[in-house]
Amino acid sequence: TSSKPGSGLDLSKEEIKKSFLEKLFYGLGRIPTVATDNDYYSALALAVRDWVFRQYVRSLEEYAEQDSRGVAYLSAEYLPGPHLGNNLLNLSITKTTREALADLDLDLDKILEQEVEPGLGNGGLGRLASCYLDSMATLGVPSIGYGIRYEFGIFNQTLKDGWQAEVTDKWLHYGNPWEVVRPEIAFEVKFGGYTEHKYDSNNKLQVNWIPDSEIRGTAYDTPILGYRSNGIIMRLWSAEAIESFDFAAYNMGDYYRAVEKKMRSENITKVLYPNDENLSGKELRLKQQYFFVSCSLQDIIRLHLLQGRELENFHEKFNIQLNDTHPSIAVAELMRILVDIHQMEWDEAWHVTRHTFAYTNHTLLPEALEKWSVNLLGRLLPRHLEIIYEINSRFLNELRKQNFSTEQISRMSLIDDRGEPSIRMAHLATVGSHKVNGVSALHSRLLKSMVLQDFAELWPEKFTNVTNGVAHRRFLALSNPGLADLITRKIGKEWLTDLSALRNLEKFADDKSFQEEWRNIKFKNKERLTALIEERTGVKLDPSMLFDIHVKRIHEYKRQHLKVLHILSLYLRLKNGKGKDISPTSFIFGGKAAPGYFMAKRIIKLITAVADLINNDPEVNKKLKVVFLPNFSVKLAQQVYPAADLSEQISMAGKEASGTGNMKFSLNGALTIGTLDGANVEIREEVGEKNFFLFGLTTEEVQETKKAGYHPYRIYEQNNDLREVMDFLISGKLSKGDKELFRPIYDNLLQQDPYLLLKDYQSYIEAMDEVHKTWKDQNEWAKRSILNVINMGKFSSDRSISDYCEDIWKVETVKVV
Ligand code: DL6
Repeated sequence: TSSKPGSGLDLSKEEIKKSFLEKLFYGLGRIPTVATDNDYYSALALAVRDWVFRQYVRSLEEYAEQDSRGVAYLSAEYLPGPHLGNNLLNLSITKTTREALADLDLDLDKILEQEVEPGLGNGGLGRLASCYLDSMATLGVPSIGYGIRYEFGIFNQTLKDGWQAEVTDKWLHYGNPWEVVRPEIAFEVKFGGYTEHKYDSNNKLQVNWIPDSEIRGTAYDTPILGYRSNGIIMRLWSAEAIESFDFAAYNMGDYYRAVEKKMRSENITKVLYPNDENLSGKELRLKQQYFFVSCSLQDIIRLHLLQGRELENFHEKFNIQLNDTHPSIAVAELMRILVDIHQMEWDEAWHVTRHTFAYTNHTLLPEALEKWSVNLLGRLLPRHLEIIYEINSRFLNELRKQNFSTEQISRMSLIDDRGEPSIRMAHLATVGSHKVNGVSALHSRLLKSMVLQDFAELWPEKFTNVTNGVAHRRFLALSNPGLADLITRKIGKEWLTDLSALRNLEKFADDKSFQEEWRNIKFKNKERLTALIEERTGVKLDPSMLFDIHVKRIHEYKRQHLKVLHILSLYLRLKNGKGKDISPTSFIFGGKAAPGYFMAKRIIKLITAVADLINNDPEVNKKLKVVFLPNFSVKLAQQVYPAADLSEQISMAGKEASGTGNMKFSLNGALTIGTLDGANVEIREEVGEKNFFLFGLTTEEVQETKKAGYHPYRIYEQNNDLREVMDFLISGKLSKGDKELFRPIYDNLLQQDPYLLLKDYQSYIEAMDEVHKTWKDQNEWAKRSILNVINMGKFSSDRSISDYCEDIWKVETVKVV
């Protein structure tokens, strides 16, 4: 691709220097003698933002001209990661910028370090949304990503005496040079009150919703640039009071009450709920969901009408993708807008609605499937509750006509009336969408055979799979420049826009000098991570050791504690003089626990306790090191993946919908030890069985084990090594004599073990022994590492987005360069 004149690509050193200094002087009023590192960062970001916007505006013109079908991606979470480095990469000006800054005695890396990333998500789901925006921009999908501008994102994690402590995230403290506020793009959102039903002169029912409060949502736009191509917008809504001051209260001398309402309104977008796979069911959370959905739909309809179009063909012009059920109230909201405000007949409105939405499910965990109490929803959104009841009644009538059994009908109902009546948001999303997809082949299959089985039987054509993917430009080109350079030197740049081109490296897999270069790059990445870990934790690792890494949210189903059992088994082997086959290993953990998740927080404490024991024991610390790297984030992830030798993907089969860390590790040359769960299955298929350390039960075996009645205690009794490891947990040796500290974990595993750690234990230990044996043959390891990388083509988010375009959105891409 070559750039047209006027594009923001391939700028010269002089242009960059000039813009940078102008932003510093005139944008920020700073001169170098007083400028701080943050001033330099802001000046560069503002200069780069201009070029990014230039690309965005060019795309917008092109999209408008083509009158293309568009996509609105609705996600309550995004994790964009730092913008600056990625934008420089996408503009192809990293090297020139480095040189321009060096002329001014400034260091680009130091400036990049200044950026505080927007932590507007919990983990995989939010990061996936950001990967998708990157690919939608790159591929030229006319699209916009809608979400919430949380003032405080995911908490910062610190460790206090080995326990997680949460600190407020103040990502906006130093300002945010990437966003532009659009005060003129603002919508009012209603809450509460009641509805009035009246018949008009044509005997048509008119429903009027009289709310008891209204809040304004204002758009904040962040441009997201594709690779040497288009730009799109991530539009995040921020809540504010419509009237910022209550004069009546003020005149009565109550100054506090005069501003209280404003403060309460603005609470809506104050803070992200920090639970990943467990819903909190809180009123404020439902308010957040409805708030951003309502603003987004009003905005999409505004854009549609702006172009002189009719609402009858709304669905022909817009696809709205629901990223999980968090935005699924949109189904009722679009019906309300069409029927109540635009006077469309119900059936026509329902046709438009169902053809507009598509729903992505991201979890099978029962505790993560959203349900809202009828009572709460009715109080907050009385009209929506009526609409949901109406959708449900028509849907259930259809089922009755088709002779569905009472049992099936009650299973499929949008209302769960066992116990306190609640709305099943996944059912609402499924009924209100034309496509439903899971996020890996296995997950989509399980979705059809378990959680949404009845619906899949009713509408088989509605169900599909789109396996997740990752932004390989961020997670390889940007974060692993050494490896990226080597690849480009050997096969050119094609892989940047077509990841499957990595296959062209196949001929080098056995080449000894290529392997050596490959290993040297990994070693340098490990040295860099070692320095960072020492700076953050005081623990010094040895980069020649095997780096065995487990980073992701802390959750029992992800089984960080299985890894701990393995580490303790190695420790005990060494102590018992049986450790000669162990390859020296550094175990690196990272990830946040939901603040109210007792077991997850205790698992972090366990990891740090094991780290203290091992790192301070001279008998073992030459062979083993353990570290918990606090505050895992996109920024940290970019340093961690490139330095990994072994990727831990050890969830109990059937629980991890897809995983995306697994892809990022392999893409950076780590070998995986994993179960047949989520996208691991497809990764293994692509990289080859030999290049993946498999262990554990399959999903079907998990189901059979549970059905047959699982007794973890029996396994404990039969496996001597395991028993020794388990008993060590409550020996007090990990906890200064306190035998109770880890008893909750011990008891949970021996009594219930819901995620079958004990059942998979032996298989895991054996697979890990195989890892240690393979590591001893460094050429073999390098070869397998190369084979992992070159077979990652399928896991680019470009491929996922192409799948969405073809199978779900039916949109044509429009490329602008
Ligand atoms: O699809 C993105 C990501 C998957 O890779 C993970 O396997 C899955 O756990 C995660 N799901 C959630 C669910 N949150 N809710 N609801 O984060 O999605």
